Amino acid sequence: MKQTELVQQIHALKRKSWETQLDEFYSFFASKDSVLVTIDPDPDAIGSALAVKRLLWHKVASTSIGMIRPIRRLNNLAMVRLLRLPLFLLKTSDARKSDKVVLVDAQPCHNDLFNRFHYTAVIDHHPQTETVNAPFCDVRPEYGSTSTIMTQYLGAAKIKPSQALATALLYGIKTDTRNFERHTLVEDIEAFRRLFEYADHNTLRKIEISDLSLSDTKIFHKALERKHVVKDRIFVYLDQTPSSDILVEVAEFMLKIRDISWSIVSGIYHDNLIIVVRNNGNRKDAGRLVRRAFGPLGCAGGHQAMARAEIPLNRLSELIGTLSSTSIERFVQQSLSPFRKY
Ligand SMILES: [Mn+2]
Repeated sequence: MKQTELVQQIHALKRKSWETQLDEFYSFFASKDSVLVTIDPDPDAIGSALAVKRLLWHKVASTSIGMIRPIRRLNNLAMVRLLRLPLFLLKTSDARKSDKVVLVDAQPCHNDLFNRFHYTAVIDHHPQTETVNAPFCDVRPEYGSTSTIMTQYLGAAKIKPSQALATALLYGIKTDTRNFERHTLVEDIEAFRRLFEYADHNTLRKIEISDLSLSDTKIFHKALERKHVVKDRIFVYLDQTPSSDILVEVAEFMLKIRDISWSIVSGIYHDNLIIVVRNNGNRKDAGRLVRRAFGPLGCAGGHQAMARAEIPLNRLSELIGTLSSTSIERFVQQSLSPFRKY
Protein backbone atom coordinates (compact mmCIF):
# COMPACT_ATOMS: atom_id res chain seq x y z
CA MET A 1 0.00 0.00 0.00
CA LYS A 2 1.28 3.47 -0.91
CA GLN A 3 1.94 5.87 1.89
CA THR A 4 -0.64 8.37 0.60
CA GLU A 5 -3.29 5.66 0.63
CA LEU A 6 -2.33 4.77 4.16
CA VAL A 7 -2.57 8.41 5.23
CA GLN A 8 -5.99 8.64 3.56
CA GLN A 9 -7.12 5.51 5.36
CA ILE A 10 -5.95 6.86 8.68
CA HIS A 11 -7.84 10.08 7.97
CA ALA A 12 -10.93 8.07 7.05
CA LEU A 13 -10.65 6.16 10.30
CA LYS A 14 -10.32 9.40 12.23
CA ARG A 15 -13.30 10.89 10.45
CA LYS A 16 -15.35 7.83 11.16
CA SER A 17 -14.43 7.94 14.80
CA TRP A 18 -15.82 11.49 15.20
CA GLU A 19 -19.01 10.43 13.47
CA THR A 20 -19.32 7.36 15.66
CA GLN A 21 -18.66 9.54 18.65
CA LEU A 22 -21.42 11.93 17.52
CA ASP A 23 -23.91 9.07 16.94
CA GLU A 24 -23.17 7.78 20.40
CA PHE A 25 -23.71 11.25 21.87
CA TYR A 26 -27.05 11.57 20.03
CA SER A 27 -28.15 8.12 21.21
CA PHE A 28 -28.56 9.42 24.77
CA PHE A 29 -31.14 12.06 23.82
CA ALA A 30 -34.80 11.79 22.80
CA SER A 31 -37.05 14.32 21.04
CA LYS A 32 -39.18 14.94 24.17
CA ASP A 33 -36.15 15.83 26.33
CA SER A 34 -35.56 19.20 27.88
CA VAL A 35 -31.81 19.52 28.18
CA LEU A 36 -29.74 21.69 30.48
CA VAL A 37 -26.08 22.47 29.77
CA THR A 38 -24.21 23.60 32.89
CA ILE A 39 -21.10 25.78 32.71
CA ASP A 40 -18.59 27.72 34.72
CA PRO A 41 -18.87 30.66 32.33
CA ASP A 42 -15.52 31.33 30.70
CA PRO A 43 -15.35 31.82 26.89
CA ASP A 44 -14.39 28.20 26.17
CA ALA A 45 -17.28 26.86 28.27
CA ILE A 46 -19.75 29.35 26.76
CA GLY A 47 -18.72 28.51 23.17
CA SER A 48 -18.86 24.78 23.90
CA ALA A 49 -22.31 25.02 25.48
CA LEU A 50 -23.63 26.91 22.44
CA ALA A 51 -22.21 24.14 20.23
CA VAL A 52 -24.09 21.50 22.29
CA LYS A 53 -27.26 23.58 21.96
CA ARG A 54 -26.74 23.70 18.17
CA LEU A 55 -26.00 19.95 17.95
CA LEU A 56 -29.23 19.19 19.80
CA TRP A 57 -31.34 21.70 17.82
CA HIS A 58 -34.39 19.83 16.41
CA LYS A 59 -33.20 16.68 18.17
CA VAL A 60 -34.63 17.52 21.60
CA ALA A 61 -37.52 19.66 22.86
CA SER A 62 -35.33 22.42 24.30
CA THR A 63 -31.77 23.18 25.39
CA SER A 64 -30.91 25.85 27.94
CA ILE A 65 -27.51 26.94 29.24
CA GLY A 66 -27.13 27.51 32.99
CA MET A 67 -24.15 29.19 34.67
CA ILE A 68 -23.00 28.21 38.16
CA ARG A 69 -21.92 31.80 38.87
CA PRO A 70 -22.49 35.25 37.38
CA ILE A 71 -20.04 36.48 34.76
CA ARG A 72 -17.65 39.08 36.10
CA ARG A 73 -14.95 39.51 33.45
CA LEU A 74 -15.78 42.49 31.27
CA ASN A 75 -14.69 40.75 28.05
CA ASN A 76 -17.07 37.90 28.78
CA LEU A 77 -19.90 40.30 29.60
CA ALA A 78 -19.23 41.99 26.25
CA MET A 79 -19.26 38.56 24.58
CA VAL A 80 -22.68 37.70 26.00
CA ARG A 81 -24.16 41.11 25.15
CA LEU A 82 -22.71 41.50 21.64
CA LEU A 83 -23.47 37.94 20.56
CA ARG A 84 -26.87 38.03 22.37
CA LEU A 85 -26.19 34.74 24.10
CA PRO A 86 -29.05 33.06 25.97
CA LEU A 87 -27.49 32.21 29.36
CA PHE A 88 -29.12 32.13 32.78
CA LEU A 89 -27.88 31.80 36.34
CA LEU A 90 -28.48 28.34 37.83
CA LYS A 91 -30.48 27.84 41.00
CA THR A 92 -30.15 24.70 43.09
CA SER A 93 -33.74 23.76 42.24
CA ASP A 94 -32.81 23.53 38.54
CA ALA A 95 -31.23 20.13 39.19
CA ARG A 96 -34.68 18.46 39.03
CA LYS A 97 -36.25 20.48 36.21
CA SER A 98 -34.47 18.96 33.20
CA ASP A 99 -34.62 15.49 31.68
CA LYS A 100 -30.96 15.45 30.69
CA VAL A 101 -27.98 17.48 31.86
CA VAL A 102 -24.73 18.04 29.95
CA LEU A 103 -21.46 19.38 31.33
CA VAL A 104 -18.88 21.00 29.06
CA ASP A 105 -15.36 22.30 29.73
CA ALA A 106 -15.33 20.91 33.29
CA GLN A 107 -15.87 17.71 35.25
CA PRO A 108 -18.39 17.16 38.05
CA CYS A 109 -15.66 17.02 40.70
CA HIS A 110 -14.47 20.54 39.78
CA ASN A 111 -17.29 22.25 41.64
CA ASP A 112 -19.81 21.35 44.35
CA LEU A 113 -22.59 22.84 42.25
CA PHE A 114 -21.74 20.56 39.32
CA ASN A 115 -21.69 17.61 41.70
CA ARG A 116 -25.42 18.07 42.43
CA PHE A 117 -26.41 17.10 38.88
CA HIS A 118 -26.66 13.68 37.28
CA TYR A 119 -24.96 14.15 33.96
CA THR A 120 -25.93 12.37 30.77
CA ALA A 121 -22.86 13.66 28.96
CA VAL A 122 -19.55 15.25 29.93
CA ILE A 123 -17.24 16.76 27.29
CA ASP A 124 -14.02 18.35 28.52
CA HIS A 125 -10.31 18.93 27.97
CA HIS A 126 -9.04 19.17 31.56
CA PRO A 127 -6.94 16.30 32.92
CA GLN A 128 -9.21 13.63 34.35
CA THR A 129 -8.61 13.40 38.09
CA GLU A 130 -11.60 11.28 39.08
CA THR A 131 -13.75 8.80 37.17
CA VAL A 132 -16.59 10.67 35.53
CA ASN A 133 -19.93 9.12 36.33
CA ALA A 134 -21.87 9.78 33.11
CA PRO A 135 -23.16 7.47 30.35
CA PHE A 136 -21.38 9.59 27.72
CA CYS A 137 -17.93 10.90 28.61
CA ASP A 138 -15.45 12.46 26.19
CA VAL A 139 -12.42 13.88 27.99
CA ARG A 140 -9.40 14.81 25.84
CA PRO A 141 -6.73 16.48 27.98
CA GLU A 142 -4.39 16.83 24.98
CA TYR A 143 -6.75 19.40 23.40
CA GLY A 144 -6.11 23.10 23.98
CA SER A 145 -9.81 23.86 24.36
CA THR A 146 -13.20 22.18 24.60
CA SER A 147 -14.26 24.51 21.76
CA THR A 148 -11.84 22.56 19.52
CA ILE A 149 -13.54 19.27 20.45
CA MET A 150 -16.98 20.82 19.83
CA THR A 151 -15.85 22.13 16.43
CA GLN A 152 -15.01 18.52 15.53
CA TYR A 153 -18.49 17.40 16.61
CA LEU A 154 -20.10 20.16 14.51
CA GLY A 155 -17.95 19.03 11.56
CA ALA A 156 -19.04 15.43 12.09
CA ALA A 157 -22.67 16.60 12.14
CA LYS A 158 -22.01 18.61 8.91
CA ILE A 159 -23.26 21.75 10.64
CA LYS A 160 -22.14 25.18 9.42
CA PRO A 161 -21.86 27.28 12.56
CA SER A 162 -23.83 30.54 12.75
CA GLN A 163 -21.78 33.73 13.02
CA ALA A 164 -22.41 33.99 16.78
CA LEU A 165 -21.51 30.34 17.40
CA ALA A 166 -18.33 30.53 15.29
CA THR A 167 -17.28 33.75 17.04
CA ALA A 168 -17.86 32.26 20.48
CA LEU A 169 -15.94 29.06 19.67
CA LEU A 170 -13.10 31.04 18.11
CA TYR A 171 -12.85 33.21 21.21
CA GLY A 172 -12.93 30.06 23.36
CA ILE A 173 -9.96 28.60 21.48
CA LYS A 174 -8.07 31.90 21.58
CA THR A 175 -8.45 32.44 25.31
CA ASP A 176 -7.75 28.85 26.38
CA THR A 177 -4.63 28.55 24.21
CA ARG A 178 -3.75 32.20 24.95
CA ASN A 179 -3.56 32.83 21.20
CA PHE A 180 -1.71 29.54 20.69
CA GLU A 181 1.10 30.52 23.07
CA ARG A 182 0.45 27.49 25.22
CA HIS A 183 -1.01 24.00 25.21
CA THR A 184 -1.83 23.83 21.51
CA LEU A 185 -2.51 20.86 19.28
CA VAL A 186 -2.61 20.96 15.47
CA GLU A 187 -6.36 20.24 15.88
CA ASP A 188 -6.75 23.56 17.75
CA ILE A 189 -5.20 25.44 14.84
CA GLU A 190 -7.28 23.45 12.35
CA ALA A 191 -10.51 24.27 14.27
CA PHE A 192 -9.46 27.93 14.38
CA ARG A 193 -8.97 27.90 10.60
CA ARG A 194 -12.35 26.26 10.04
CA LEU A 195 -14.24 28.71 12.30
CA PHE A 196 -12.37 31.74 10.98
CA GLU A 197 -14.45 32.12 7.81
CA TYR A 198 -17.76 32.07 9.71
CA ALA A 199 -16.84 34.37 12.61
CA ASP A 200 -17.65 38.06 13.03
CA HIS A 201 -14.18 39.55 13.35
CA ASN A 202 -15.25 43.09 14.25
CA THR A 203 -17.30 41.79 17.15
CA LEU A 204 -14.51 39.43 18.19
CA ARG A 205 -12.07 42.34 18.31
CA LYS A 206 -14.47 44.43 20.41
CA ILE A 207 -14.90 41.51 22.83
CA GLU A 208 -11.15 41.03 23.11
CA ILE A 209 -10.41 44.66 23.89
CA SER A 210 -13.35 45.25 26.26
CA ASP A 211 -11.24 45.19 29.42
CA LEU A 212 -12.48 48.36 31.08
CA SER A 213 -15.65 49.81 32.54
CA LEU A 214 -16.38 53.52 32.36
CA SER A 215 -15.69 53.90 36.09
CA ASP A 216 -12.24 52.28 35.61
CA THR A 217 -11.19 55.30 33.56
CA LYS A 218 -11.11 57.36 36.81
CA ILE A 219 -8.57 54.92 38.20
CA PHE A 220 -6.50 55.15 35.02
CA HIS A 221 -6.60 58.91 35.35
CA LYS A 222 -5.21 58.64 38.88
CA ALA A 223 -2.64 56.04 37.75
CA LEU A 224 -1.30 58.31 35.04
CA GLU A 225 -0.96 61.19 37.50
CA ARG A 226 0.68 59.05 40.17
CA LYS A 227 3.14 57.07 38.02
CA HIS A 228 6.74 57.13 39.14
CA VAL A 229 9.57 55.85 36.95
CA VAL A 230 12.90 54.54 38.24
CA LYS A 231 15.19 53.31 35.45
CA ASP A 232 13.07 50.83 33.47
CA ARG A 233 10.53 50.31 36.29
CA ILE A 234 7.25 52.12 36.60
CA PHE A 235 5.52 52.32 39.99
CA VAL A 236 1.91 53.22 40.63
CA TYR A 237 0.24 53.27 44.03
CA LEU A 238 -3.56 53.66 43.91
CA ASP A 239 -4.80 53.74 47.56
CA GLN A 240 -8.16 51.96 48.04
CA THR A 241 -9.24 50.14 44.87
CA PRO A 242 -12.69 48.73 44.02
CA SER A 243 -11.14 45.40 42.93
CA SER A 244 -7.75 43.79 42.55
CA ASP A 245 -8.45 43.12 38.84
CA ILE A 246 -8.08 46.81 38.05
CA LEU A 247 -4.50 46.68 39.39
CA VAL A 248 -3.76 44.02 36.77
CA GLU A 249 -5.32 46.14 34.02
CA VAL A 250 -3.25 49.18 35.01
CA ALA A 251 -0.06 47.07 35.30
CA GLU A 252 -0.53 45.60 31.83
CA PHE A 253 -1.32 48.99 30.37
CA MET A 254 1.85 50.59 31.82
CA LEU A 255 3.96 47.84 30.26
CA LYS A 256 2.96 49.21 26.84
CA ILE A 257 5.30 52.18 27.40
CA ARG A 258 8.32 51.54 25.21
CA ASP A 259 11.21 51.89 27.64
CA ILE A 260 9.44 50.29 30.56
CA SER A 261 10.26 46.65 31.28
CA TRP A 262 8.74 46.35 34.77
CA SER A 263 5.36 47.59 35.89
CA ILE A 264 4.53 47.55 39.62
CA VAL A 265 1.00 48.56 40.57
CA SER A 266 -0.29 48.45 44.13
CA GLY A 267 -3.42 49.35 46.05
CA ILE A 268 -5.50 48.52 49.09
CA TYR A 269 -8.24 45.95 48.75
CA HIS A 270 -10.05 44.23 51.66
CA ASP A 271 -7.50 45.32 54.29
CA ASN A 272 -4.57 44.03 52.27
CA LEU A 273 -1.89 45.82 50.34
CA ILE A 274 -1.94 44.13 46.93
CA ILE A 275 1.11 44.46 44.72
CA VAL A 276 0.83 43.36 41.10
CA VAL A 277 4.03 42.97 39.09
CA ARG A 278 4.38 42.55 35.33
CA ASN A 279 7.50 42.52 33.17
CA ASN A 280 8.43 41.83 29.57
CA GLY A 281 9.72 38.37 30.49
CA ASN A 282 13.23 38.62 29.09
CA ARG A 283 15.61 36.96 31.58
CA LYS A 284 13.50 38.17 34.50
CA ASP A 285 11.74 36.45 37.34
CA ALA A 286 8.87 38.44 38.81
CA GLY A 287 7.81 35.53 41.04
CA ARG A 288 11.22 35.26 42.70
CA LEU A 289 11.45 39.02 43.12
CA VAL A 290 8.15 39.32 45.01
CA ARG A 291 8.87 36.22 47.13
CA ARG A 292 12.17 37.72 48.24
CA ALA A 293 10.76 41.19 48.85
CA PHE A 294 7.41 40.30 50.44
CA GLY A 295 7.41 36.55 51.18
CA PRO A 296 7.98 36.95 54.94
CA LEU A 297 5.18 39.55 55.22
CA GLY A 298 2.25 37.83 53.54
CA CYS A 299 1.67 35.70 50.49
CA ALA A 300 3.77 36.35 47.43
CA GLY A 301 4.43 34.40 44.27
CA GLY A 302 4.06 34.11 40.53
CA HIS A 303 5.84 33.29 37.31
CA GLN A 304 8.60 34.88 35.25
CA ALA A 305 6.51 37.65 33.77
CA MET A 306 3.70 38.03 36.30
CA ALA A 307 3.56 38.03 40.07
CA ARG A 308 1.51 39.27 42.98
CA ALA A 309 1.90 39.84 46.70
CA GLU A 310 -0.71 40.43 49.39
CA ILE A 311 0.27 41.91 52.73
CA PRO A 312 -2.26 42.35 55.57
CA LEU A 313 -2.39 46.02 56.60
CA ASN A 314 -1.84 45.26 60.33
CA ARG A 315 1.34 43.37 59.41
CA LEU A 316 2.42 46.30 57.25
CA SER A 317 1.89 48.88 60.01
CA GLU A 318 4.02 46.78 62.39
CA LEU A 319 6.79 47.23 59.87
CA ILE A 320 6.44 50.83 58.64
CA GLY A 321 4.37 52.53 61.35
CA THR A 322 1.60 54.91 60.33
CA LEU A 323 -0.03 53.91 57.07
CA SER A 324 -0.45 56.78 54.65
CA SER A 325 -0.41 57.10 50.88
CA THR A 326 3.16 58.37 51.08
CA SER A 327 4.50 55.74 53.49
CA ILE A 328 2.97 52.81 51.59
CA GLU A 329 4.08 54.16 48.22
CA ARG A 330 7.62 54.59 49.55
CA PHE A 331 7.60 51.08 51.05
CA VAL A 332 6.70 49.46 47.69
CA GLN A 333 9.18 51.57 45.74
CA GLN A 334 12.02 50.79 48.13
CA SER A 335 11.20 47.08 48.29
CA LEU A 336 11.24 46.68 44.52
CA SER A 337 13.80 49.34 43.65
CA PRO A 338 16.12 48.36 40.77
CA PHE A 339 19.02 49.46 43.00
CA ARG A 340 18.14 47.07 45.79
CA LYS A 341 20.16 43.86 46.00
CA TYR A 342 18.52 40.71 47.34
MN1 LIG B 1 -11.38 25.17 28.56
